[in-house]
Amino acid sequence: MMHMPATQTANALPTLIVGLGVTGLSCVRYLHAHGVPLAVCDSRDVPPGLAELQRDFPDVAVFTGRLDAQAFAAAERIIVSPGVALSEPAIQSAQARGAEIVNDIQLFLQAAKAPVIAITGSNGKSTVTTLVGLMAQAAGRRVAVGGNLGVPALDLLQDAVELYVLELSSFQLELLDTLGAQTAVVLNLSPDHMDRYSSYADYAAAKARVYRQVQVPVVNRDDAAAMALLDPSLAGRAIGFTLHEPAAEDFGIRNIDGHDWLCQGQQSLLAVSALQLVGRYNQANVLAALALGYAVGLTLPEMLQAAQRFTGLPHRMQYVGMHDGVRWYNDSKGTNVGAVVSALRGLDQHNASRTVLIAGGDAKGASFTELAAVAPHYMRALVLIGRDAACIAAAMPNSVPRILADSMADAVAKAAVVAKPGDRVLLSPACASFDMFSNYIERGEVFMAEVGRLLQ
Ligand code: UMA
Repeated sequence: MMHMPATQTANALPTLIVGLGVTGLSCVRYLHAHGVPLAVCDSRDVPPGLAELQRDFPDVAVFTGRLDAQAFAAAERIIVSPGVALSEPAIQSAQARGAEIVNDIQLFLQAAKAPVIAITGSNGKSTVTTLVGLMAQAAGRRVAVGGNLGVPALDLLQDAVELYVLELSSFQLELLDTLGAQTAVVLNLSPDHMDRYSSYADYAAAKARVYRQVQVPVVNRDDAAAMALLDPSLAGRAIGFTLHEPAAEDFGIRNIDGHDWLCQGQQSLLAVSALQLVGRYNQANVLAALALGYAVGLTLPEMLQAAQRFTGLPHRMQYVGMHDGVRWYNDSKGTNVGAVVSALRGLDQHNASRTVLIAGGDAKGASFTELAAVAPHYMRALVLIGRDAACIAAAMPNSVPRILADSMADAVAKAAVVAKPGDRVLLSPACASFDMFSNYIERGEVFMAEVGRLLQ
């Protein structure tokens, strides 16, 4: 459907914003303030930003319900939201006839006057981005934090900002030829979004762009696949992090008298037991944040204070409560297999085979082989929801009981029946939420409300 203000015609609109979610709206606000004539297009019938656009920008033309050929034909520059694949035929043909294809991160980088810390990886991005922001604040910097984390990059722009901390998804990176971050990291690499990429190599190549023109790269010395994304010519400048003994300026873990300590080179910094975050992968996240902060000159004592105070993000291994001796955890943000395997390992402190996992949703074309391989070791049972429940069940070994549930309420009820005292129940879906919920936040909130009823 076309919503065209009386004063405009489609052929007077050289900039077209594709997607009317939070990114599209941020692009409208930014370009409109700069007097750029524009139109917006979204394939959804009622995109989430439509009401706000029509209220605040009644002069902007909007095409909804499909990627409108007329709108694309008139565009000289197309600004693509991260949820829209560049392989869309409308985008491909616009590119073929010479239209410029860009995204909001490129507009942001052109305008930003302060250094940027760029964070990507398959898992832990949001945790590390948030923690680096808190460390920068503790160290007295005027910092703005956002990107894939939630606040679109363009909404962060302000003259007073001294440091930007951006979480960048592969979707946001795939158009960037230049970035020029002060420091950047690929935290780790495991398959995700295989419905958007023709191969794992394509996904990895998008992630590798975070290192383009970086001043000080940060690398995960324990993840060979992620490390391989750094051009060897930059390796000499890299600061590393590892869950083992660190070399020189690197950050790592040293065991002193039976206790693990975070350390940099030979210097011991903080006992791991002083952190409130749980799980080995969270120790890696803290080390990555320290390395990034160190790379931009943040002071270590203030960074360590921030690390100690940090209790983690909602929907990321969030402890919900205990019922009949069973602990319940919400990891709704665990949207790929790698995240779920890390979550299972992180919880497995005392006894194997004692997690009831609630998983399922939109599997995004993923392979579940890695989860199937570890399932017998960690799981009491697997409760499955959502569109791909049956296909995930089929990928699991017969030794793991699989239970299908038709709603979150049903999944929580069935998990409560099968869990034994001492067990934990973990929602960590390995899937996107969009088949049942508007996003992972809603999925986590519904889960917590259902668990809350049990706890009463
Ligand atoms: N969509 C359509 N038709 C369109 C445009 C979008 O069907 O014409 C669909 C997309 O396929 C997608 C959904 O709408 O499923 C949202 O797409 P969008 O580009 O409008 O998303 P935004 O609301 O702008 O939010 C985006 C990020 N979303 C995605 O990349 C899917 C948000 O990350 C991010 O916080 C926000 O920009 C600000 O930067 C969310 C996410 O799920 C948390 N990210 C993925 C992840 O972390 O795995 C990459």
